Amino acid sequence: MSPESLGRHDSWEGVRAVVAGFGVSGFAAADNLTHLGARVVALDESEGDDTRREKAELLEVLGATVRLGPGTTAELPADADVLVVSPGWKPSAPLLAQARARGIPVWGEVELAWRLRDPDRPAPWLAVTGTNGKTTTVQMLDAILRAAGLRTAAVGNVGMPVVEAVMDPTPYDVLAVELSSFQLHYVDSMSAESAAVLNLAEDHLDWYSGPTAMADYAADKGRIYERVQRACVYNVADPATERLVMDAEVVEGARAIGFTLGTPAPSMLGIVEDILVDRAFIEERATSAAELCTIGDLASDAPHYLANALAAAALARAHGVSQAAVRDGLRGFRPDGHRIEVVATHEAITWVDDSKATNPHAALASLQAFDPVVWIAGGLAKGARFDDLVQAARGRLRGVVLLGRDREVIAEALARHAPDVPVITVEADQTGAAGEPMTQVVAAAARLAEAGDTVLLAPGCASMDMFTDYKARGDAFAAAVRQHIARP
Ligand code: UMA
Repeated sequence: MSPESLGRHDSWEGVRAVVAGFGVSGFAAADNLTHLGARVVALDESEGDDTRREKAELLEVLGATVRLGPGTTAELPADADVLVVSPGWKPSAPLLAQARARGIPVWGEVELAWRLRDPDRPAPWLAVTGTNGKTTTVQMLDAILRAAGLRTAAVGNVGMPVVEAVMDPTPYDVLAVELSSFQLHYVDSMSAESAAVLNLAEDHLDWYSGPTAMADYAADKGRIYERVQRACVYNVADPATERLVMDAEVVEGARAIGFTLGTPAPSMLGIVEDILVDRAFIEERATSAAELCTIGDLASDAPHYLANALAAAALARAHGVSQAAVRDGLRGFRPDGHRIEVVATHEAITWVDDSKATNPHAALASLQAFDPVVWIAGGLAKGARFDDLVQAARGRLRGVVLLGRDREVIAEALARHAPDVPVITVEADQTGAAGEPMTQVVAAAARLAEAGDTVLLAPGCASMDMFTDYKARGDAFAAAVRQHIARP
């Protein structure tokens, strides 16, 4: 039975849904599909940890079939009507190839969520993607929408599956939706009220492969603008984002809205002196701009933080939120940890944890907020190159400390473009007793730093070669810094 025309008020009885991946989004999809009456088979090739086993048992009680473990995802069940796939799955996975060959629809959990919106009261989606800054931007947007008195949630890649928000018995007024390129790849019919692509740089070249990898990644990001109803928000400083707007098929009347750290032209938000202004959503935009807030109202004056705030403000203003609510939301907002977070200032040296900078583009944005800076970098490079970063940042580098599996990739870029910058390499690429490599890293950084400098952990790489995730890496850094400072 084809599920293509079914929504939340239809009976899904008789629909055989295969859910590929049994993590956060897969569980939410399987749970809700079972609830709607579909016959669900959930597959995951991992051995399954305790939480996953518990969730599997729960789903089985609800009537789904769960297959966990290696080999379970090789064959698409013969009677499948639809395949709901988790974002981490590459399009080349055998299950997906089989679904395509049989003409079976392949949806991501986000596509499922879009289809299950309440037709009587569908909360509009304000969607955000980009290589960096997505999570901070949706959280800022969420704060602004709350300040406007709206019932909202930050959902999607930020952690809460969109399908859960959509199926919540108490309807939301509006949703702030973070979407990764992986999620966008598996979305076909979403029509966001407004959408933003914050920036576009090399990342995830392990998921995307071959000569067209970067173009495929950009095209997936661009899917966020398809069918947009009100505003396509782009980054004036990143022309690739504007090109994606121009290539998109939007609803008649939707506008292109830029954000810039400079003085805005009409239909843009920007900065005049130290004031964030809106020259897009006011009647008199041909001749004037309206004040939103000052830079001093914000938790950071780092350029990428200002850019995120402007993008969040643009989406909120497109939704009709007042200038005062934008100011109040941004003023009270504090970013999550490990994002340009000051760990300590000691002997006129500031130690900053930006462990969340997991690709060169994010690391460069972070480096550009400090001068002079001792840069701590390295980890899993995911196929990225560091030449552009080193060329752009070399003038501000006091020195560099490298760690992690792909440290040589960065060392080579430094040797090519900044041969005079001192580099200390910490050879360990495994976490030893008590996070020992980070202790060595911090000691090396302290040797390079001078009074007035910033020591910045902005690895430009993923963390999983040495740590569970970027948070554990940032925590190890902060602990080592505190230990270093406490030393007599
Ligand atoms: N699996 C297989 N076979 C495969 C691939 C995966 O069996 O070929 C299984 C894994 O064993 C795992 C399940 O599928 O059990 C995993 O699913 P997943 O990795 O797709 O992740 P979820 O747990 O569903 O979480 C996803 C997002 N993860 C990814 O995109 C990798 C979460 O973003 C997101 O919060 C969540 O959906 C809710 O929307 C995380 C992320 O790292 C934070 N995102 C990337 C990023 O931000 O850089 C894109």
